[in-house]
Amino acid sequence: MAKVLITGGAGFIGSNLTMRLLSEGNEVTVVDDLSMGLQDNLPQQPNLTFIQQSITNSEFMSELLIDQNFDFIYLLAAVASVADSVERPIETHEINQEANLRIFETIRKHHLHPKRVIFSSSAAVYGDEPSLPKTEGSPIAPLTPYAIDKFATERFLMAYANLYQINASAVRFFNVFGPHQNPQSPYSGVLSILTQTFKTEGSFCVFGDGQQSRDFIYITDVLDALQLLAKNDLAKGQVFNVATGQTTTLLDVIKDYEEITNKRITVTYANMRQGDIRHSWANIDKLSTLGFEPHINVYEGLRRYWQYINR
Ligand code: UD2
Repeated sequence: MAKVLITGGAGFIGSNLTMRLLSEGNEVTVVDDLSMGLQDNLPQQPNLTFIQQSITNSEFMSELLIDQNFDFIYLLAAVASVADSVERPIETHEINQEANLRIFETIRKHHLHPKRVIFSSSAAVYGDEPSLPKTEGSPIAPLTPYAIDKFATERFLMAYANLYQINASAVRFFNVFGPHQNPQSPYSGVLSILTQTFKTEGSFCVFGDGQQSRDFIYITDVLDALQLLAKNDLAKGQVFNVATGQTTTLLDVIKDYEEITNKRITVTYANMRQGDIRHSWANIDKLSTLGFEPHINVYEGLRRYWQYINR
C-alpha cells in the first residue's frame, strides 16, 4: 500500500486514477477545488481523503506535503481549457505553473523524497509545428499561455529532478477520452461533447472541415501508462508522450460513433477555431520501450464510453 496525492483528483483523468489506485489498496488524498471536477466522480471510502482546496493555496499545500510525506504525487490539477488561458493568462498561470513550482519547492526545501512526482504536461507544447508524428525531441512551439505554462512547469520539474535528485517524470497527454470527462464547456474534450450529442441525438458543430486529426487515447490506457512510469526507474527525469501512436480525423470519429450508437446526429460546420492545431499525432516509441502498449483503439474506446454512458 502506498500513500498517494492526486491534485485535480476529482477531474476527468484524476478521478479515474483515484479509483484505479483505491482498487489496488492504496491510500489516496485528493486535492481539488471542484472548478471543473465533480465530487460525484469520486467514491466514498475510508482509503480516500477528499479535500476541496485550490493548489494555489501554497501554505495549505506545503503543510499537507510535509505532514503526509506521500510516496507518489500526481500533479493533474490545471485549468485545462486552452481558451481560458488566452482570456485569463495570469490567473491560469498561477494555477498551471506557479502553484506547481511551489510544490516542487516544498519538496526540495523540506527534503521530501517521494518515490515519484508525475506532472501532467500536454501535446499542446508542440503547437502547430508541422513535423509528424511528434517525438519527445520534436521542436517545441507553444501557441498559448496554457501550452507555455505546461512546458515551463515540465522543464522546472526536470531541472529539479536533475539538480536535487527528485524522482520525477512528466507526461505529455494527447487527446484523452472516456468516462468522467465533463462535456459542460464548449472547450471540453470533443469526444465528451460528441457523446452528449449522440445521447440527445442533437446537433454537433464541426469547427473547420472535420479533417483535423487527433491521437485519441482511452482513459484506461492512460492509467496504465501513468502506473508504468511511476514504478519504472528508467522514467526518472524523463518526459513521455502519452498517446496511442494512431490518428483519426474528426469526421471518421463521427462516422465510427454513428455505427456504434446506431444513431444519427445533425452535423453543422463553422469556422476553424482560432489557434486550433490541424494535426496532432504522437510517436510513442519512448513509452513503448518501457513496456507500454495501448490496448484500446478509438473505436473500442468509443464503444466502451457509450456503454458506460448508457449503463
Ligand atoms: C486538446 C486538449 C487541450 C490541449 C491540446 C493540446 C482537451 C479538451 N483539450 O485540445 O487541453 O492539451 O489538446 O494539443 O483535451 N471540435 C469541434 N467541435 C466541438 C469541439 C471541438 O469541431 O464542439 C474540434 C476542435 O476544433 C479540434 C478538435 O475538435 O479541432 C479537438 O478538440 P478538443 O477541444 O477536444 O481538443 P484539442 O486537441 O483542441
